[in-house]
Amino acid sequence: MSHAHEHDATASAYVPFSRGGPGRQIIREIATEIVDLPIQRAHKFASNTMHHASHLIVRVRTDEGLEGIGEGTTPGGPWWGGESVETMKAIIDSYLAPTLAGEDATRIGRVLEKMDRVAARNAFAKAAVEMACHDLLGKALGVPVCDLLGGPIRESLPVLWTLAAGDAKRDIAEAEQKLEAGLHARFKVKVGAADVDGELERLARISEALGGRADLVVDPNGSWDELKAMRALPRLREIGVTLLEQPLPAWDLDGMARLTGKGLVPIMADECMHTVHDALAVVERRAAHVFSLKVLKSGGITRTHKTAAVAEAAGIPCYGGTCLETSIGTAASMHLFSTLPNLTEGSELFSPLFLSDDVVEEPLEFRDFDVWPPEGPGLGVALDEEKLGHYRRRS
Ligand code: MUC
Ligand code: MG
Repeated sequence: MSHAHEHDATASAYVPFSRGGPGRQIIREIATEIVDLPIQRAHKFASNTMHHASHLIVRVRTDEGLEGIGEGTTPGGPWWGGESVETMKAIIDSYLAPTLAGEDATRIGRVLEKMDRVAARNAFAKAAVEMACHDLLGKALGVPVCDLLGGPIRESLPVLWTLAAGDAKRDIAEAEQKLEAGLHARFKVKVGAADVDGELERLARISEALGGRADLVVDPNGSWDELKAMRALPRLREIGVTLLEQPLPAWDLDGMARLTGKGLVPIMADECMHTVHDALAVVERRAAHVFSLKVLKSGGITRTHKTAAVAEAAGIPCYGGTCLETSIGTAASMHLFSTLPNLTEGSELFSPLFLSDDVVEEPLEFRDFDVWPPEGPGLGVALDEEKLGHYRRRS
């Protein structure tokens, strides 16, 4: 047997493995466009107020004529994690798309590796592309993305609503309306824009008004220091807060560990945990009780799945986080979250309700205090071309 022949035999050994699968889906084009969507009301974060929402829509098109869709966005701009829709578009157009041209979109591990070789970090940009590849793979196989990930173990997820009007009266009125509508029975309050005493006062007023009918989560987005957080903890416990999310800056894992060790209010990791390596560091330092999983911050579905596995290995429960995606990114999160045995802390996948409009034909369904996944192959959502045309950024 000649050497060349041996080589051929090895190459053809791969063929039966892929036969009956998605077939080769060679990437011909990756198209990106920014849309700016209106939101229900101004959303006040610790260091930024959001007046509209920007999303990068990504389409991966193959020689076979299939199209996978994905989305990149950040909560209110680059203040959150460094990336913005504009940086995502530049990175994809100039670096990720050229390196992926001619690659098989269904070989997602290889797609991730190629992207890592051409661009360090840029998790949100990579996640948007990787999401579109999952959609494409699901469409090529005729199965929903959750089935590619082991299959759903729950049909729907409890979903909270975020209160970020920055004013107790308005927050209470909003919460009452959501409770009444049977949409949300848990609320996440955004704090950090005012001083801690003022924020505790606002939280106490909200808690009192909702009188045991709703659960509260608090998110200062890393704007407190350890001393402020330490002083706030007993009061937060009294108020009945059930989760304190990322009180300290992303770098302060030791501070987070000391707050976690107090055991007064469960601590949740958000901005301090992007990569699987970050997740391992949080585990090693015991810097949180709960992980907030976000498909975009962790660089896609695959890497968020791995982050959940790190949590599972450490006995840490997970919570389904959002970057305020449209129904595209929310569907992607939903597909993954529905398969995770340790996602037992609920979700905040409320953004399709927070955005005043969407870019898909059928937005996700919200009822009975839960969010429900779409049906159909891939992500199960289809772009609404008219809406895209309407909201597309032109400059
Ligand atoms: C964050 O930091 O958790 C999630 C909900 C919301 O209002 O903002 C995001 C980001
Ligand atoms: Mg957060």
